[in-house]
Amino acid sequence: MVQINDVTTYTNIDGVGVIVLNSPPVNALSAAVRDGIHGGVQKALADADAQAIVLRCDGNTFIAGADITEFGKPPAGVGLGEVQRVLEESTKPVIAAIHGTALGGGLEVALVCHWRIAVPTARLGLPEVNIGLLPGAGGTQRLPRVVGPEVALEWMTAGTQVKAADALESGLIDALAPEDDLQGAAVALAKRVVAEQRPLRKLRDENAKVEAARGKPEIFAAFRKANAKKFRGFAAPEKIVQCVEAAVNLPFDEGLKLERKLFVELMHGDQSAAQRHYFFASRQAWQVPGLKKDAAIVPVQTVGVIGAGTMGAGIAMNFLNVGIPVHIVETQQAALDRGLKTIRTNYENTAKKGKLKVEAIEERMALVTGSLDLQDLSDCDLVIEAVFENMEVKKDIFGRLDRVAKAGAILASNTSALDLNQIASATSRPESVIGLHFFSPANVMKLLEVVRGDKTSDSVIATSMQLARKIGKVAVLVGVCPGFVGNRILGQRQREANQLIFEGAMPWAVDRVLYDFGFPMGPFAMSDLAGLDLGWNKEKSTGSTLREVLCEMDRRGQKTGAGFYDYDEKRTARPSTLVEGVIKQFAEKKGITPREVSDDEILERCIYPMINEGAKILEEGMASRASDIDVVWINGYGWPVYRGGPMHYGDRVGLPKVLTRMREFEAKYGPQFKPAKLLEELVATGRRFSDLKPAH
Ligand code: 3H9
Repeated sequence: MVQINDVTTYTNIDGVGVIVLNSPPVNALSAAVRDGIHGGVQKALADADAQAIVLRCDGNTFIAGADITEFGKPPAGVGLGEVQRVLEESTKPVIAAIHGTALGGGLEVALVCHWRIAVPTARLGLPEVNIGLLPGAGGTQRLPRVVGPEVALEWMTAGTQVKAADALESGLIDALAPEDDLQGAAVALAKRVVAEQRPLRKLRDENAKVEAARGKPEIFAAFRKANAKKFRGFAAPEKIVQCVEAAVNLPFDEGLKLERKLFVELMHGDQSAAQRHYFFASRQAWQVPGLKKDAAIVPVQTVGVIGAGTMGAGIAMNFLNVGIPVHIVETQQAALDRGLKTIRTNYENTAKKGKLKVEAIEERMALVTGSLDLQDLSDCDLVIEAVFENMEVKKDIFGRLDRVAKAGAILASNTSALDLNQIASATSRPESVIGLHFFSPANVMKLLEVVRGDKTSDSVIATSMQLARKIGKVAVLVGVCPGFVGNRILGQRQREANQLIFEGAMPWAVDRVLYDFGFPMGPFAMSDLAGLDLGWNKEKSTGSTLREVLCEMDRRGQKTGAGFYDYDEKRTARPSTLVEGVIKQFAEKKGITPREVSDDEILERCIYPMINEGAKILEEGMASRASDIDVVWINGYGWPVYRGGPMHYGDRVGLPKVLTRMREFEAKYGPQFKPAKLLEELVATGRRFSDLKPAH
């Protein structure tokens, strides 16, 4: 064995030069890896006893892509293009031997090898779109030549990772290897192609599939149309489509030139910066700063849920989905039956869509039981309370739960706004109490706010984070404050949206600005969808708020065909002149003279107070990092990932600008715009949120 460099070895096995990369964690194409491949190929070409070359990786995976941490830094080492050139132009056959994942630049390296072999558990794909990029090392030109333009479009714009079996069927790989002998199988394949004197396969020269699509622009028109909604706001998918069009219509090298140009544009754009930020943010959120490394993990084998409403049922499903039995406790049999029915119906609907096997419905239902007695939760390792938001009710439940739950059990509340420390104080073991704030529908929404009380133990936090990962959530640890991180920030946007409509910006104008910013819908369309009568009581209604007046007019949202908007039978929304009139009357009563409100003002009034509130949250240590706040908003509130979350957006817009506008708003509209101390400090010292160290 010869050491090529720190991360690369070369060994001649049976007449085949085997280059092995070992650069944890994912063998990303850093300068060292690129140099290693380049040096390895030179070594193999010079090795008179090597007739072919195998490129393989040690560790968990084949090359998982370009090294994202290198982006934006000055270039070092051999360029990726040159590495690909020596592989593709090697006079000795080169075989890529793939395990784990061959992603992005990793697959693009494999695609310049002459043949590809993979173990059955391997996955392959070009997921650059997820970080706002396109495959920039020939992937957009070679993939359509292997799998055809239609499939390539689907895979690259969705960032699909295909299983080895599908890769074999589509021609992306040439053979499967036994799981435990990839190297042996790759060497054997190498010897076979030598023995058979097979001409070296270069995908750049295989034109049949792209030529078949030439002169058929309708392929691309149909693809764009079918995906318009999905791609809305994103820059990368359209550029990927343009590259595939080039693959079909232009010679290979011309296509490659366009790919490079569009890749560089994306790389320098705001969207990719935001999406790369999110890539790292979503991984960092799992690391809890200051948590004891040896914090004991409580094995959670049974879960109890208190409350069988929509929330309780949804929460239960998360555990059933991963094979953990759940016992639900209710106060009324009818409510319990309804909850169990909700779970079954949800599973049946998923099965109807083909996303769950019919047998799985019964398997999962067999894991759920219910009763009316809290005592039945005495064996559970974790109990989650999901009753309505009332402090007295919750304290009563936690007091009783404390008496029945076994020692060491985790006692969790799903409260979305109440003081967790008060809830914990109703027990004799506040160290075991934690908040697990699921978002509705709890079986679908990815976000989980894990709320750390003043006394919550490290073991309970560590267990909750690990469990969240197991049930497929994106967890963020937050502190106890009204509304925690997500709803607290939402409150700022909501307040301004409600105020702006009295000043002259109609609900549809506010909605349009936020929709164009990238949210799936604006706050008023959202209210109509959720129902304006949430928490409204006809008897107690006094007509003192706009919402009350609309409910009194039976404009309770989409379900009544009218709310802030008018709806037709297809639920298409139209601005309502009637609502406009009501709003104007309200404004008059409040003594506000409506004026023209610009789109810029709508956006800044809605978004900057959110950034400011995020700064206060950081100041108070209610979130560990600015990027955690971004993870909350992207996963729980529809913040467009290509804008990186409110804190990243603030950094990008420039904190001095945010501060200046907040000060102007404060002078004009009042103390609700008072800038956070942290915001002032950061601006004064020329720093950004991303410069802050994680808080303990
Ligand atoms: C590209 O290739 C562009 C080219 O087309 C053109 C170039 C010219 N770079 O996710 P995990 C780190 S763009 C640097 O927790 P898993 C990650 O941050 C790239 N670091 O593990 C984490 O670090 P830490 C296209 C990377 O087992 C650690 O590795 N490729 C990279 O759940 C473990 O990661 C992609 O987009 C990277 N490329 O999943 C693939 N990838 O431990 C992106 C990972 O300090 N990667 N890290 O927190 C993935 O999808 C997953 O990481 C993978 C493993 C499936 C590989």
